[in-house]
Amino acid sequence: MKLINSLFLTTTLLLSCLANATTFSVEDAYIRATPPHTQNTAAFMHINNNSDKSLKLVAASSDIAERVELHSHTMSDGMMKMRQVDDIAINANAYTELRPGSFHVMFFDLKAPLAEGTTIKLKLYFDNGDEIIVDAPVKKITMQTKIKHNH
Ligand SMILES: [Cu+2]
Repeated sequence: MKLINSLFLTTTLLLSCLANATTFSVEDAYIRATPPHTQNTAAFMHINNNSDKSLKLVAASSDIAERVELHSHTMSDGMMKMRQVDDIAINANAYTELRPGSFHVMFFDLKAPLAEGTTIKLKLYFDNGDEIIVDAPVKKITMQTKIKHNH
């Protein structure tokens, strides 16, 4: 019985390790190039939750900025306003889109301007303890790209 128990435990641990490795995947990540005299910017991406449990993105960090927050856009008094949120939910076997006008990762007080063509590293933290590092290319966002993303 003892042997069976420890075997079971080993298998469970092994399986949860394997599951962790592929729980989240990120696609189409990018960060907005900073216009002159701007010290804040935002990053966008698709975050896939490949597990059977609904999970949450709870924080983000990066060396490029003094402060990194999770944000959302909401309509308030007929105006689009962005505000900080505690987390961003990603449903089981689904994805959440971070895009202009909606959820985004917000960067305050950039240490240096972001030039198009470079790539930044961004770390994401999830409520199940997972942490992943995302490479986000720096892109200029024009109205065209905004419209494309709002389809
Ligand atoms: Cu924001």
